[in-house]
Parts: sequence; C-alpha cells; structure tokens
Amino acid sequence: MRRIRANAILILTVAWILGTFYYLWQDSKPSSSSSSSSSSSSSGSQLKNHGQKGRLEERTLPLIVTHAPKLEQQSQLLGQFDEKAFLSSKQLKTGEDPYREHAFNLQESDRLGSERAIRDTRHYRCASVTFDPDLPPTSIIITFHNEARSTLLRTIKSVLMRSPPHLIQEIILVDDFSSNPEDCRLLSQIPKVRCLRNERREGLIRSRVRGASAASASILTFLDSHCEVNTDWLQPMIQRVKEDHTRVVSPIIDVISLDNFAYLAASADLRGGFDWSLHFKWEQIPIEQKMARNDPTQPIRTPVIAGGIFVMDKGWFNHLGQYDTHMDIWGGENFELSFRVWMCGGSLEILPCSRVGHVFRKRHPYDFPEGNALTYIKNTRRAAEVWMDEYKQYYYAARPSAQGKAFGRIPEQEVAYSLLKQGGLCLESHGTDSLGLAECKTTPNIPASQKWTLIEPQIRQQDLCLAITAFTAGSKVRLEPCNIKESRQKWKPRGPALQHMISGLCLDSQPPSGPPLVAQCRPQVASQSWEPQLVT
Ligand code: UD2
Ligand code: MN
Repeated sequence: MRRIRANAILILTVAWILGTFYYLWQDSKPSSSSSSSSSSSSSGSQLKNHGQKGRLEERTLPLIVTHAPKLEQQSQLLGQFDEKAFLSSKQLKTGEDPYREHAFNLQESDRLGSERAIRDTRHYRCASVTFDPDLPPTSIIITFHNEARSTLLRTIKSVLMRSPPHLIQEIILVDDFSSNPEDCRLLSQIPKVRCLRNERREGLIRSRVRGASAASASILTFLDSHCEVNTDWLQPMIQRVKEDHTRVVSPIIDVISLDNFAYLAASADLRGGFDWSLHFKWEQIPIEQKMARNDPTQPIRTPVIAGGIFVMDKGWFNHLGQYDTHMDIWGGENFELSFRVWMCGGSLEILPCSRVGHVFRKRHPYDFPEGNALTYIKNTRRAAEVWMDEYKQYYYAARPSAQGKAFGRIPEQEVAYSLLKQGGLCLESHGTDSLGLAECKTTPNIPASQKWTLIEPQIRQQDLCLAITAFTAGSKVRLEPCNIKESRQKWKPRGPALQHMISGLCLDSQPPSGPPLVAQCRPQVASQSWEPQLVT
C-alpha cells in the first residue's frame, strides 16, 4: 500500500516537473541571443514607462496555441505584396546596437519573421462565449512614425490572420511623415490596406483623427504599430459597442518583450489609472469588485484607457469632438478622451476575453520637435484645463513645472458657482481680510464677491480659498491664495454646516454684525447653517 502511494507521488512529481519545463519553454520562445536591455534611456523614460513589471499574469494558464494559417491562405492575405523584398531591404549591420533605432531589439523582431504562433492567453471560459452573427465590420486605424518594418507587418498580418475577414472593412495606415515613404507605398499593396501619408510630422493624435475621418466603417479600431492581436480579439469588442454605442472598449494588453519578443500574458486584475500629475499607471481592481466578480469573462470598467488599443463607434467619436487636435506628437490624449467619454455619459471598459500584445518600450525612439517634457506638459495641461475644473489645482500641485508653460488656446470653461445662504443673507467677501453677510443678490446681478465654488475640501472664490486664521474656537476666517496642502483651507460639509476638517470647528456667523468665525459645532443652529444655492 505504502509502495503504491510512493509510486503515485513519484509519477505526479515527474509529470509536474515536465509540465513546468514545457510551459517555460513555450513562454520563452523565441529564445534571445542578446537579451541585454536597451542601453540608452532618454529623458522621457519616466513619462513613458507604464511600469510593466508586476503586470504579468502569475497564474499558469491552459496552453492553447494559436496556429498560423497554411501557406495558400497567407498568399491570399497579402495579394501582390512582396513580403520577402519588403523585409530584407534593410538589415542590421554587424556590431550595430539592435535597440538604437526603435528602443526594442530589432534583431529579434526581424529574426521572428512576419507571423508566428502565440499562446492564447485568455481565460479558458472565453472560448465558449458567443457573439451575434451580424456584428458590423470595423476600420482598423494604425498610425506610425518610423516603425520597424517587421513589427509593422506583423501587426497587419496578425489582424488579417486572427480576425473574421468579414469584420475587417479596411486597415487604414497613417504614415506620420516617416523618413522612408516607401513603407507606406509598399504596404498599400496588401488587400484591404490603405495608407495615408502626412506631408509633415503631426503626431499620433492628429494622425489618428485623419485616419478616423477617412474610415468607411461605422466602428473604429485603433492599434499601435507594434502589436500582435490574439485569438478572437475583435468579436468581444465589436459586440460590446454594437450593444451600446457609448461604450469605449479595450482589450487586455499583453506584453511583447522588448528584448526577446516573447509574448507574455498580462494580469486580468488590472484597470487603467493615473496620478494627479496625469501619469498613466495600471492599478489593481478594488478588492470589493474583485470579490464580486464571479464571471472572469465579464468586462472591467476602467477610469481611463492606456490609449493605444481600443474600439469605439465612429458616430460617438465624432459626437464627442474626436481628439483635441491641438495636442502634439504623443501623450495625454488617452486621459482627454477618457474624461470626455465619462463626462458625456459613456463608459470605458477592458474586456478580458480580448487580448492584444504590444511592445512596451522604456524610451521614445523618435524625436519631439518641441522637446519631450514640454510636449507632455502642453498636452496634459490642455486635458486638465479643459476637463478638470477645480481639480486642475491638484494637477498643478503635482506638476508645479506646468504652471506658466504654453498650452495654446482652449474653449472657455463654465464653472459651477454657489451662493452660501443663511436665510435671506449670503456669505460675501470684502477684499481678502474681511468677510460678512449681506443681502443675497439674484441673477444676473450676483457679484463675484457672493459666488463660491465648493470643491471639497476647499471653499473658493477664483484662486482664493476660505481659511481659518487659528485652530481655536473664536478665530476669524479670511480668504488667502489657494494651496491644496494648506490644512487651514480644508473644509467638509456636516449636515447644513461647514466644518473645518482639522480643528473640527464650524463656520459661524455670530455675532451677525461682526465677521464670521469658527465656533464649536452645534447642530441645528441657524448661524451655522449654510445653504448652497447653484447660480449660473
Ligand atoms: C501609449 C499608447 C499610445 C498612446 C500613448 C499616449 C498603448 C499600447 N500605447 O504609448 O497609443 O496612446 O500612450 O499618447 O496604449 N506615433 C505617430 N507619430 C508620432 C509618435 C508616435 O504616429 O509622432 C505612433 C507610433 O508609431 C505608435 C503610436 O503612435 O504606433 C503610439 O506611440 P508609442 O508606441 O511610442 O506610444 P506608447 O505605446 O508608449
Ligand atoms: Mn506603442
């Protein structure tokens, strides 16, 4: 009996070891001859690095390999296009740094060829999800600036190979004034591929708008120029947008190693996020939501998208005003679009049953005519100024260097103002040091001195904030320049009262003739009741 048990354990152990080896072998294909990371890291690295470490899936997934199509299928896919000539025209010279031109290992990408089998990284339950038989087709839009030929062609071929043909209306390439115009011309020979070439460098934002305007399908799909789409990547996204045209959906973005081009599964527990400096980062789904998720095929709602890979209705894209075309080169447009979508009543989601691989890089391989940092500030400052209302102060606090930097013109903003009423009287400022109560005025005669903006934790009048002068009962209040870190300026509503957060004291108009001060909070007392009334 004991012997049988020992044998069973031995067999299981051997099977487990073999399984692990097979998995690791699959995952590390293709093996890398030189896996040293990019040597040069430019000034833009901290803006660009989305922190891919820790984003990879830890769970061992069932191994399903996506097969490459047979040879006769391939020739049909590419038509007159001469793949061999296209790929062999430019080769890396011996001794040349393979990372220099593209910030990924070009040698490995070239070695891989234009197609390969990759692991189906979805949860196994995704394979049994079904879609409407009448999904509408999409226009795929890929903008590129000096992309490596092998990665660009692999992106295009993976789309043609791994999408139901009737769903691909066309692939629109927008060549953003790459040095060699031939890439654009040659790739147009592939059936369904059109290439538009910019006459000057526009950046990815204006290039995508150009591509979207040229699209003939009612659904737009955006991809970066160094992706590989995975099995059944497209159907889940089109299905969600077909059901509700205000959804903007993206796949889980798997990681293609910039060193050896291994295709690695990303974690399915992440969503998009950002810090106040408008720096994109992946964040864990909140634990309550994670616990409530009993179906791993369900969408994950996300505050923002990473930006490069998403599907959206063309009418909705136009309705929202497309992108902000005054943004240059790279960066910030993902926040701007995400804010538009949420604020205009749409939604953003990540679909775990859709997987697309992307080569995440540590630096920009291309130049920024106005400099990397200034361009990022310009773009994010536009997003903050246009969409973040009073919250933009957090952006400036986190990125003080953005203050005073050029960001072009933006449409006038409308801010919501309130009166702070106590019976028929209103809180009013007379200069910064003196506050008082005065008869409430009505539209259109409301003076700026009675208009307040209540954005927790601040009570503002333009750039001035209501502050206590000391942390003791009986202290006066006054206006002073807003500073988000200043604890004397932090308030929160407490019923009808306005309570200073640290001292716990409440804004009080007693005595009515004197200036308002802070006093011990007393519920239901008229002198501590401030009724906000919105004015336009
Ligand atoms: C991420 C997004 C990217 C974009 C960017 C913020 C993903 C996978 N990628 O950066 O799509 O949203 O954040 O702006 O979410 N390009 C041009 N013209 C230029 C510069 C770039 O056409 O002047 C192309 C470039 O060839 C590439 C795409 O724009 O296809 C995105 O550029 P990237 O790959 O350098 O950006 P990435 O992935 O770091
Ligand atoms: Mn990219």
